[in-house]
Amino acid sequence: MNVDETAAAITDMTIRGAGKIARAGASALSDFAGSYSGNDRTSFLSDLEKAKKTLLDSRPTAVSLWNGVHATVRGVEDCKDVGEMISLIQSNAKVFIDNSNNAVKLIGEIGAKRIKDGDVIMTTCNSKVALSVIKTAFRQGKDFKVYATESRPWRQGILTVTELAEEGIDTTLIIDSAVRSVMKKVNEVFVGADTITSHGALINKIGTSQLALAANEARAQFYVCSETYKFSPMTLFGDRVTIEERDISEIVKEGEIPASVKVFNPVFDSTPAKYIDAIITELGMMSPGSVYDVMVKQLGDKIFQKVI
Ligand code: RI2
Repeated sequence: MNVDETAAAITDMTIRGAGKIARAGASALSDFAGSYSGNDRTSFLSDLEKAKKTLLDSRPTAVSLWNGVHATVRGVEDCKDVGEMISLIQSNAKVFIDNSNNAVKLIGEIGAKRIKDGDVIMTTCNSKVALSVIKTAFRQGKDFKVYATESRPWRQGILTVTELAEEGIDTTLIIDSAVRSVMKKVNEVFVGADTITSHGALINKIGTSQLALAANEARAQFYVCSETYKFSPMTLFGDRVTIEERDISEIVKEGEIPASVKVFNPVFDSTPAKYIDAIITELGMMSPGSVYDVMVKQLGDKIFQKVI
């Protein structure tokens, strides 16, 4: 798909999942570069900026798309001509996509060690990374059961229970309001991430913070399964994460409620670091308090040029 088609698919959630939208953004920029016919440096950079903006405007909240797009164009301004820019974008995109897919696999292997025979697991929404942990543990022959929340209003839980059932995993679908009641039976919770802030807070599907609160009360372990490219550099400088609000038609049908009634449809929420037992990343398991150090180490000292 070209940039406009990819952005439209991300906006209408045909392409969804923080990791998948990042990989789609990188791939769209690679296709943009590969199909570019001009050879004027200034025009190319101007058209590239437009392509970047179209992708970055497609969905707020998940920093993965921002990091994926910027990883794909990193170093372009130092290239001597358009041909070099095109090659760099295509190779950057391939590296980002390969590393992202490898990270999902590696996190699965690391996280699966936290699941033992007889465990009861809970997950929410449809996180490829959290499901990588659960599926890896099952493929290792471990015997456990999973409760998956419906995750209204998009009901991504239906995707999750379908994927888990196809693996042969003992799976139960629950409605979102059943979380605290069911949590009494749960040993570990595994969720994905859209964004992780520099102070270790998790921004994920709406309702995730309720799972964390209920897990804390029930003494269940609460694990976030996330690649480090979901760590948000902007929050290092105090920026807040934009919580996307989507159309009310996702919640109520036309004419179902009086016109005077407002509908609030935020699709993400924030879970404070204190409710997170560990973040499972491709660099290993870490505490939420380690995010700052990892982020600075990965981005290097130049990141502070922005505030000095
Ligand atoms: P993976 C999803 O958002 C969910 O919030 C999920 O936990 C997160 O992205 C990460 O997904 P949406 O796209 O990268 O369903 O783990 O709104 O697949």
